[in-house]
Amino acid sequence: MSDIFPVNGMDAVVFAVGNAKQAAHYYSTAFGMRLVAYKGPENGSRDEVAYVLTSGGARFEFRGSLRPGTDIARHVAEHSDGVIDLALDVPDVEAAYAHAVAQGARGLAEPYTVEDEHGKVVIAAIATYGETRHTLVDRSNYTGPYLPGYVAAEPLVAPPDTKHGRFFQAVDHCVGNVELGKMDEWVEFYKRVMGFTNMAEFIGDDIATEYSALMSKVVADGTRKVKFPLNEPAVAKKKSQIDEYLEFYGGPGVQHIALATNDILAAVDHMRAAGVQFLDTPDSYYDDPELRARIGEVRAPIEELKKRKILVDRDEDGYLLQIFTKPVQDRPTVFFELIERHGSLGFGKGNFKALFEAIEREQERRGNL
Ligand code: TYF
Ligand code: FE
Repeated sequence: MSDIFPVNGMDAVVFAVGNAKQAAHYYSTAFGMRLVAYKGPENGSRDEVAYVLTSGGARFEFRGSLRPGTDIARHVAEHSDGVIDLALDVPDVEAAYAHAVAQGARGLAEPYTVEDEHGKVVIAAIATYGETRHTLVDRSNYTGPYLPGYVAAEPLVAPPDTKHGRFFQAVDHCVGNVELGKMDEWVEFYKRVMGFTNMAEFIGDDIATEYSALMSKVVADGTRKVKFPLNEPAVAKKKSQIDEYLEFYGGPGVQHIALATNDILAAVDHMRAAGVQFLDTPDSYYDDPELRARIGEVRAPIEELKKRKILVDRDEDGYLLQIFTKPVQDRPTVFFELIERHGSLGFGKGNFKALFEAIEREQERRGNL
């Protein structure tokens, strides 16, 4: 099958934040990321400052406003810190943009080229849920640190003391929260506009009413490098965690970013020591004989997982280890997941119950259940 919308992978996750300088520090010290590029008043950026950090192939950009009245300032005032762009690395920006718009996507920027002494980058952008966008980027003819207008920057701190000098190496998936009744529309959007297909894992009516208070479907590109689960609230006994997000974010947006790690134990230890808060998992999760039988042998003793509250799930393809942070800003909106895959292509279906109970305990503590 020829791919109608080829993608090479995620290009960057772009955040609008209230204080980009401090965000760069937090993601350096607590997430082990490396500062690589910067723009600000010192190099001609009058309205905005931006810090670009990487961890292996994962790239985050944190953008802040230098004055009132900018797009970033308005976005932060409305949503607090959040994700404004899930940028995609595509081999042909013109073709991708033309296809997307022909399929009904709202164009935000027609293809254009930016250049400097390091080469050229082709860029376009389309809108997705809420105020989120997908910038389409082809940087195959560019050797600079990020984009024209940015200068190379030195790391803020020494790399983490782990085998690869980092905690994670890629973005595994990016999850969007949309309004009640809109999930299927956005699933159709990604199918039509990007040629994405449904992955097997989903949370349907049955699970929703039983314990999750949300519905979820996953779309992915043909190579499964880009995976976008989409959640909507479900009507249940309690207030949905998705409603809590929508209320506090002020509309649809990115809920969590999952980070692929090859040593989740080391990552959790270091991140906890640096002050990152993770969701709790009760000891009963690990002591459940049904769970022990189902997961079988994994690469670390279950006691080591229990100590760190790491969740385990197994399916026909293999297993995965995962853990979730608490929200990383003032509002109960964006959070992160660490995921270590050993064959499994899933999202931790077997952990949904334990996970959603943990999230609900936090909701309760916030008075939002
Ligand atoms: O991405 C996923 O599907 C898993 C599970 O609100 C999940 O990480 C699903 C919905 C949600 C939180 C986690
Ligand atoms: Fe996830």
